[in-house]
Amino acid sequence: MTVESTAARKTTRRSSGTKRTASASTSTTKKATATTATEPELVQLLTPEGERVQHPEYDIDLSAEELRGLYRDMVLTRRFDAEATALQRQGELGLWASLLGQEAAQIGSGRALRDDDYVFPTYREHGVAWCRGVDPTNLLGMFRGVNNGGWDPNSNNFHLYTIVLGSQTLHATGYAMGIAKDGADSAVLAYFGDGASSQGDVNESFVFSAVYNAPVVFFCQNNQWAISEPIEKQTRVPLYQRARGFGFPGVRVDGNDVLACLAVTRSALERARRGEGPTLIEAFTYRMAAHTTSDDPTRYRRDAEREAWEAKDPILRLKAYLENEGHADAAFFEELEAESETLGKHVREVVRAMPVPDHMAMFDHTYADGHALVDEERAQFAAYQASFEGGEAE
Ligand SMILES: Cc1ncc(C[n+]2csc(CCOP(=O)(O)OP(=O)(O)O)c2C)c(N)n1
Ligand SMILES: [Mg+2]
Repeated sequence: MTVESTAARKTTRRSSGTKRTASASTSTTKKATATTATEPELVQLLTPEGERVQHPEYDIDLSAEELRGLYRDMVLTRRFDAEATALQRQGELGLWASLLGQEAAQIGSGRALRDDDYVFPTYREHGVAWCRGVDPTNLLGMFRGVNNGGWDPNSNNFHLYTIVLGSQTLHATGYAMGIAKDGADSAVLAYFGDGASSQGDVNESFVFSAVYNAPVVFFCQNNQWAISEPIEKQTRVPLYQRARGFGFPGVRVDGNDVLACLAVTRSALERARRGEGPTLIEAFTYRMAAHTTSDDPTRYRRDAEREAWEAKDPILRLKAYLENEGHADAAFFEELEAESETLGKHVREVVRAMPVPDHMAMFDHTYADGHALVDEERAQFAAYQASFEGGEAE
């Protein structure tokens, strides 16, 4: 088979809504595409206005119940995420990395998985964790510092959160090569961000997975920012087009369209299972919140940018579609609101009941037999902590 970009083969867009979105969504990369002749394509099945559009390659047929399920997943994930942000602000968590705005990318791709598939996440994949059945309060234990991950990866085929950018793509590739040797027909889904795409690890995983035809799908959430670095500082070509140089297909999907994310990921996972090798999916989306609760995005980006993306909200567009098509009634939305409240309350109660982390414990698990430098750092930190005792620190 000739290796070519799946996206480059697609030229048909059937609605003005799709066209509008595609050009608006890709404006960020226009400057960066000066060196390529290929204009970015964007797979979309649901416009920002909630209008359903067809796609020649990736169309899917979902029942009203399945559509409501995707909506429920996104609403509950957003609610959980908001609760976590609030808990951090109240001093209950050390840090939180919000997924606000990326619900469709995560729920769409997460719901494309089979139980026997395996996921390698970054630190922001709360929606995918939700789809895999990981208890959300386990994620919070890690961000509170009371556990070192909090879940058994093999219970849900969902690896531990990975902070070292891009390293999980190599783990995923190795794992995929392993299950292929075992003769399994499962696939592996590796998440990473636009910033991580610049890491050597990610590029090495592309080489290995292509050459060994590993059953892995690379799911890059291009949320336009790597902390304060914009996408223009990561690439001269649209990210999905990089796949071609490694010898496998790349496709850009509207990352705020849960239907398109589901369809494209499902197709790439099937391809991997058939033994046809890796695919790179670039989910074109936006990080609506700060990078983490330690970040202040007003220092480096304009409100107008965020406002433009608010009009493409992944939850509002599916809600509009559900309402317009009569797939959900008022009772459904009310019940879901009540369920969200219950989830928020549950999360609050569980986190507040968690122990206060022992800050000194981090020094105990660095080396099995201790280390002079760690001893020195332990002593420094103990002195720093002691400086707060008995009143306000200077
Ligand atoms: C190897 C490595 N370098 C630097 C960092 C610090 N760091 C943490 S998150 C981040 C930005 C990542 O951006 P992106 O890959 O786009 O993911 P996003 O946070 O936007 O989801 C950086 C530089 C790190 N964790 N690992
Ligand atoms: Mg990013």
